[in-house]
Amino acid sequence: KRGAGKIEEAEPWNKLLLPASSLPTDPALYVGPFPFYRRPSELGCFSLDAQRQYHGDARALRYYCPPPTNGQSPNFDLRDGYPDRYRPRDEEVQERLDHLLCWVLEHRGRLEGGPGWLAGAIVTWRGHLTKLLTTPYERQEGWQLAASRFQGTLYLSEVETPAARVQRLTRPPVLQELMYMGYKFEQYMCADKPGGSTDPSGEVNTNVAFCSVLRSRLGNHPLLFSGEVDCIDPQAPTTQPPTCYVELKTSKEMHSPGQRKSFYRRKLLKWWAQSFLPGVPNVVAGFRNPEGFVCSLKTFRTMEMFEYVRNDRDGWNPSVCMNFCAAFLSFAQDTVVQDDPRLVYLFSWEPGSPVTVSEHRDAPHAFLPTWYVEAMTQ
Ligand code: 0WD
Ligand code: CA
Repeated sequence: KRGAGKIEEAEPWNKLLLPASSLPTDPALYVGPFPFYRRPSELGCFSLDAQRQYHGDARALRYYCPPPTNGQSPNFDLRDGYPDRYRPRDEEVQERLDHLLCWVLEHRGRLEGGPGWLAGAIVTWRGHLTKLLTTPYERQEGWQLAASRFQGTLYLSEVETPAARVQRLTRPPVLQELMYMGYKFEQYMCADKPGGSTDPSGEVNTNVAFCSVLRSRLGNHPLLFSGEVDCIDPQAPTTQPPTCYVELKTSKEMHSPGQRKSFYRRKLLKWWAQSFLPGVPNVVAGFRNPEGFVCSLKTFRTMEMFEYVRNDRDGWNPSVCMNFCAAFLSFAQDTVVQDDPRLVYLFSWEPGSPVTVSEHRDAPHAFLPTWYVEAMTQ
């Protein structure tokens, strides 16, 4: 929506001079053909160790190691080790884009696409793009994205909303345990070495992460983003990342058609958005019973997830997700005009409302660190 309708019609030049001040999110507005999305290619990777220290290599990458399929079902106790063998990451630390910027700094001179490619790109986390993709269908959680332009590049970094902060600080014990259970599942399914075996006796340390750095393009928006990858399948048909990566998930066992319908409508949307963006082809789900044991596994192909809701009036549509994301990126590109790492545009969204934007300078919203700005200015 651009300004007041009446004035806009009387003075169409307004449209050309003023950037839009908000962006609607209704799914109906984004129905249409699927937009261009470049096949994601991996530019590199990095790892975070048990102390959350950055390393420009794949040391934290784990290997997919499913249980033998000899007719027996798995029996993974996801509550085992909680809380004594749990080392959760300190969520008070706001890392923003720092680790990704570390990678960009190290590789800026030899990025494929040639010199100047980065200046036209958008740099962000995969998780932030996932939130954009699911926005037209999200009815519960809003988001805030901070945006700055620096040397041409548009950087997008999520800001924790006040509501999300309250939720985090008052997270009920059952939810904390549920978070642990997701990571515990990874431990049952992954080995540290190719062909190695799993070791569920160890600690679960969520500081450890392996992140893939990917290049893609949505419409006319070149993208450089990074996402955490759970494991690589050494037996995948192709060993070329991201095609050999596997995403692991847990979900409640389903017993009724209603439970299945809701799983397809809500969870599969999030799983699809998260894995489609980096081109991860398979999501392996562990279904847990009320006692917290995974007794069945199912592989969902990312490219087939939409089939579960294709004929559902209240389902989701990948084109809507991608068209909205492209519209948001254009909105952000048109809004963040000044090239200034200390200037921040804060895009805010709450379900039921359009995306709005406000302008800020320096703390607390500026997110491009001095070490990055200075090194890039050399
Ligand atoms: O700065 C921020 N606001 C955020 C930073 C929000 C979310 C994540 N991060 C960090 C992550 O810790 C990671 O190092 O960014 C990096 C990459 O994240 P991403 O891949 O872009 O994030 P997302 O797709 O949301 O999550 C991927 C995985 C999760 O797997 P599941 O299956 O649950 O979707 O990253 C993990 C988690 O395993 N993860 C986190 N680990 C520690 N702390 C967090 C977190 N807050 N969020 C997601
Ligand atoms: Ca996962």
